[in-house]
Amino acid sequence: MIQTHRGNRTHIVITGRCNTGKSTILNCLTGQMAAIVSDQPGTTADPVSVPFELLPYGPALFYDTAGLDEPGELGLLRRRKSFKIIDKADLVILALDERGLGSQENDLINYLKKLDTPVLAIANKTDIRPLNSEDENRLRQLGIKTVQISLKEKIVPAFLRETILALMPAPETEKSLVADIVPPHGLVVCVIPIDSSAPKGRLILPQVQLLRELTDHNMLAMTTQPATLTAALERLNAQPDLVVTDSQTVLEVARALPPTIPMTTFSLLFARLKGDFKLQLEGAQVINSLRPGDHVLIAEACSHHAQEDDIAKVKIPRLLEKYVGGPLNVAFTTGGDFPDDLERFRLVVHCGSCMLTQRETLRRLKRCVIADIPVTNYGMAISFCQGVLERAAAPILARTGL
Ligand SMILES: Nc1nc2c(ncn2[C@@H]2O[C@H](COP(=O)(O)OP(=O)(O)OP(=O)(O)O)[C@@H](O)[C@H]2O)c(=O)[nH]1
Ligand code: SF4
Ligand SMILES: [Mg+2]
Repeated sequence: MIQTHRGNRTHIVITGRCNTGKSTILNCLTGQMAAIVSDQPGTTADPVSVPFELLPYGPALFYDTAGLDEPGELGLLRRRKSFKIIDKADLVILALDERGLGSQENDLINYLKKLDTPVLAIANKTDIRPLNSEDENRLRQLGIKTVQISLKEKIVPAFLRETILALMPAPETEKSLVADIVPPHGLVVCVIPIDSSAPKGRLILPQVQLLRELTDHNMLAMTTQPATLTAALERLNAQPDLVVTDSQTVLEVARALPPTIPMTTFSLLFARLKGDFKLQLEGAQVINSLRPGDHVLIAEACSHHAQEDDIAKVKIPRLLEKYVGGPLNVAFTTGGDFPDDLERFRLVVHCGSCMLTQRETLRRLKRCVIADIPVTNYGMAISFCQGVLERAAAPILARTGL
């Protein structure tokens, strides 16, 4: 069986106060004893994840998290960790018990409303006491679907599964990288630098994805390193329909190509595929008004060993500081980390998000929009600082009506 990448599974996150039955819900829904259940508050410390085929919907990843009301310093740390998972949720299951809604639930609901994350309230332990009518009405007014159940006998009622299925987000729309930009049977030249940061013996995901899409659409693909680009073009009896380059060689490629040949970068194509192309393009323009000393966040969605001339840690800060004319206060995040205090930044420069789903990427962009902080991506920032963003964005803007 072809395994579904964790990033492509729909994330369902169970949260709520301690002892509301979150772990019981996880175990009952997935039919596994994945999380420890006990009447001791604070039993679940770290998030527990369980991959599950939610039929007929498809692959999902259920998460159980620590209680929102765990006291003390440790409780705060666990809450932060839980929120990193909640930020990734496509659906949040809010577990309630006989205590009903409290301040933790209200704060969480307000937060999720801002992110447009769907919420299902499970009022558990109805064998002790059903949810009070005041809370029931409040949840209804907030547009939050509520199911009342008892899992004392560990039996999941059929209507709970049906309600979860009904709330699952629609599958992500299949967008194309270049198929709507390049004419049928068009030729795309892919510029792939093999430098010290290139993985040994393989291509990276954006390059593989582009080559696969071109093949799927019966388009023609030619690959070259930057140094052999001119020689590659000389072998052709017509101009290519598009040249796509790694952002790190965008200036070199722009200089080597006559202005009549449309060119763009993998980063720009990925901004359109996964993110919000216009928002991120506008975000890049903010580099113009950055001043030395401004705070800039560089956010990378997965962690890897920092290399000598690391794009996030070295190259982008160097380019930005050169453009701005002085040192900036640059902060970095990797993996699931994304700061709570985005307001202190003047700009967020996010990676290309190739390993994130569209929903995850859009949720991160939304967090920036809510904080009123401009956001762009690595490649756009690099192209902007080198004066070639307009040219690299042109083929996408011209042919997609963005
Ligand atoms: N009476 C009753 N007890 C339940 C029900 N569901 C769960 N429990 C019990 O409630 C206690 C807490 O359940 P858990 O699933 O561990 O709760 P939790 O929310 O994961 O708790 P923490 O991990 O501590 O945050 C356990 O003793 C469960 O057996 C229910 O519907 N009715
Ligand atoms: S998700 Fe971001 S950090 Fe991870 S490989 Fe893709 S571009 Fe790089
Ligand atoms: Mg638990």
